[in-house]
Amino acid sequence: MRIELVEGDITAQAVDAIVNAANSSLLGGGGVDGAIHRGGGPEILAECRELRDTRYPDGLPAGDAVATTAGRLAARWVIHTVGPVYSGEPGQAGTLRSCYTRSLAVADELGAETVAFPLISAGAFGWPLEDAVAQALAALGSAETGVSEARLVLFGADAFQVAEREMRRRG
Ligand code: AR6
Repeated sequence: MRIELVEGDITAQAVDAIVNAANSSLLGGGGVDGAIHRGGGPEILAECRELRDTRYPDGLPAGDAVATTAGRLAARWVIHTVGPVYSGEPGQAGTLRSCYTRSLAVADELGAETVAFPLISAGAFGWPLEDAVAQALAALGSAETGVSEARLVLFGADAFQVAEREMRRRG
């Protein structure tokens, strides 16, 4: 799988699936989640409510992923995943990496070939930027998947530069 770094807004990405940094409720929020629901329209929330009524009455657990329509967005699907709220416990990193690998597994089930990811947990959930980038690139770099391109979308020049540096460091 090719890994591309892009600076910009995840909702503007022309890919098969975009990943949402959601919360367990699946019922919306700020950051990436807010932008995706605003851009995609009410169809996304309707499918999320349906998922809560059926498969996830207690919410989507951290580290897991599930797909809905992307509504009016250019992408075909939104893959919702829930990052851990940063606490500094070492065990949490596995949950964060699982967001990336579970999202790719859902993309495989859908037949999505190109997938755009935000930097999961690095905003409202408080994960330090450099380690959020390192976990994202480690998870994407070792994933076994039929997806041909994973695009990591960095919001702002700072995040983009940190990601470029980490990519070079990893070779
Ligand atoms: N496109 C790309 N990246 C963005 C965008 C955007 N439009 N907007 C923000 N980012 P966050 P989290 C970056 O907070 O930390 C929500 O309320 C942002 O700078 O969206 O996983 C949910 O409902 C940061 O680097 O997600 C949850 O309650 C990264 O995306 C909670 O926030 C993730 O920031 C999830 O928190």
